[in-house]
Amino acid sequence: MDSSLDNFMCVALKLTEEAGKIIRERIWEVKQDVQTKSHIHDFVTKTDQEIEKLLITGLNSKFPSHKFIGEETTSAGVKPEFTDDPTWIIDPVDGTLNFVHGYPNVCVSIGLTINKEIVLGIIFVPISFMMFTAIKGRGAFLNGKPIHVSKVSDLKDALLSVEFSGAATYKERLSSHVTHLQTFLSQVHGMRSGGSAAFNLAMVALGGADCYFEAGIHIWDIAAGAIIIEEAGGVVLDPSGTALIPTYV
Ligand code: LIP
Repeated sequence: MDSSLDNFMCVALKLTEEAGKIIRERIWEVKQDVQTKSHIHDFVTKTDQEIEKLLITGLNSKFPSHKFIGEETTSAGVKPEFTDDPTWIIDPVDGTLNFVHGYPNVCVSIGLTINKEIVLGIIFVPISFMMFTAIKGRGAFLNGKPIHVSKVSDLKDALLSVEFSGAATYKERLSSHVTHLQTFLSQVHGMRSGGSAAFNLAMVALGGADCYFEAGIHIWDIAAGAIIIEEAGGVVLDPSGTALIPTYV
């Protein structure tokens, strides 16, 4: 058993808790600092940037040889390299739109890759104090208790989680909503949309949702969730139906 992973987890958990405290303190404040990124429905706040800095600075001070891929650093124009080195993949506030509105499905999401394989994941939902963790080969946990994906194997018995595209134009958003509903609604028990990819993935790991589908997602949205689901006994597939291989382009 690799004890260095326990040390990585321990340090990352402390930082995640600090990050969660900041989210709890600010979620229902009126946000004065909301900026758009790629389009008019894609937001970033000072909290996203501040938490990313807190996490990267904290991890870097303990593990100076490690690399980082952070959502906000990348959005600001830094193009990180994805190598075999230990690499922390960070979404400081997954569900920024939820955060801006005070909708509590907001997560801190942190994955660690070594040799391009995801070996550790943390998803923290700070409003409800749900800490999801996994280390490769050792199972998945919610607040320290083992969790498992559901036993549902047929779509007709499933609660399906989806994210509707938050694209810039009404036409694109409508098309995404209609396509998802037309494709899935007649086939499942029900559909949910949590507004945070990390939250949706954590729900699958917990067995609260039976499956989750989203198109156009980024590695920082799913790195932590992918290992947590796999360690909870589930599978994470790319749209071609093959196993997810983390890439950063
Ligand atoms: C967002 C996710 C959301 C997903 C978007 C986006 P952000 O992350 O939480 O569920 O639909 O594609 O990735 O920007 O809030 O960190």
